[in-house]
Amino acid sequence: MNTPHLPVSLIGAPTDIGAGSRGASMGPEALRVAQIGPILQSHGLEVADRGNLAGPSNPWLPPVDGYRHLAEVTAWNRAVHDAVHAELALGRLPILLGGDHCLGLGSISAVARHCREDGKKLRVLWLDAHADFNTNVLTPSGNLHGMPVACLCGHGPQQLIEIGGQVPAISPKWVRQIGIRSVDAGEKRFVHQMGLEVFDMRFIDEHGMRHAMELALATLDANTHLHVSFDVDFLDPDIAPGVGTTVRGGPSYREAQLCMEMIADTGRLASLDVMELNPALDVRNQTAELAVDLIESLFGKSTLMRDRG
Ligand code: EXY
Ligand code: MN
Ligand code: MN
Ligand code: MN
Repeated sequence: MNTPHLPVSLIGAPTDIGAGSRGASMGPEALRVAQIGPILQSHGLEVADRGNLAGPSNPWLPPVDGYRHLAEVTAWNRAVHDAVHAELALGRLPILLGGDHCLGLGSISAVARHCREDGKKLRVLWLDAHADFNTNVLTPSGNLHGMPVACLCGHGPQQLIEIGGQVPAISPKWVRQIGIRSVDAGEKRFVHQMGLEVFDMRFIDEHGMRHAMELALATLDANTHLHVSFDVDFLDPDIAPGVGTTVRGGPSYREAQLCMEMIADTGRLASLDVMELNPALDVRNQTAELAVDLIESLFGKSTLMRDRG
């Protein structure tokens, strides 16, 4: 570890309430089985595992007005919001163990509220195969895990967009999306209209992960709170099969490591989501173990050459 880190709090959110397939509810436990806590401790971090949040079970119903499970998604996001905000207020670094990515709304709305209170500038890195920028009109599925970024930017049902106490919770200008390769037609138009900065796989193919990350991290300064929302489907499914929405053509092992290492080098990481891990679709917990390996790099596990200084 090359930079001292805030004490870490693990928060489990065992639900698949916003997803199109069941199983992400087992994500927090799979990350614990992969030793996320002890491994971070082995790098000198103070880690407290706060256990799992509670919320409604998944009724597995069809969408209503373009939203599936809106009431349950709202309850889970409120619980996540409160838990993440409480850890930030204690001066700790929350790691949300998902759970599906609809919970990025609760997490990032809490981070945004904390940044308002602390006078910090917020940058959100959204590592994902998907833009998660649908609305109830644009969505092909009604699944709310395809909508959290739009909700954070003020486009969504009132009960969700107001969870952070201010609407919109964030500006699209604060978001950098990395690894995107599956965006619905209407969603794509909306992403462009709102001016999100997207480093999609085509950009990464043509310019490399290094250049993408240099640009994505370019506006960080000493007063920046950097939030990373890591959807495990960001990774190529050949190395990370344990997710519900695989999209081929994602970052390789080394590209993903470089992404994490460059984030670590900034020294600004202050909160993290680890989302969409689905142990029901995994093979011998390899995707959880890979996620933990990448999180080690995110917290500054150095390469041999850099250790030599
Ligand atoms: N765009 C598709 C939809 O809205 O249904 C798929 C969304 C998958 C979202 C995953 C979590 O990143
Ligand atoms: Mn603070
Ligand atoms: Mn996502
Ligand atoms: Mn995704």
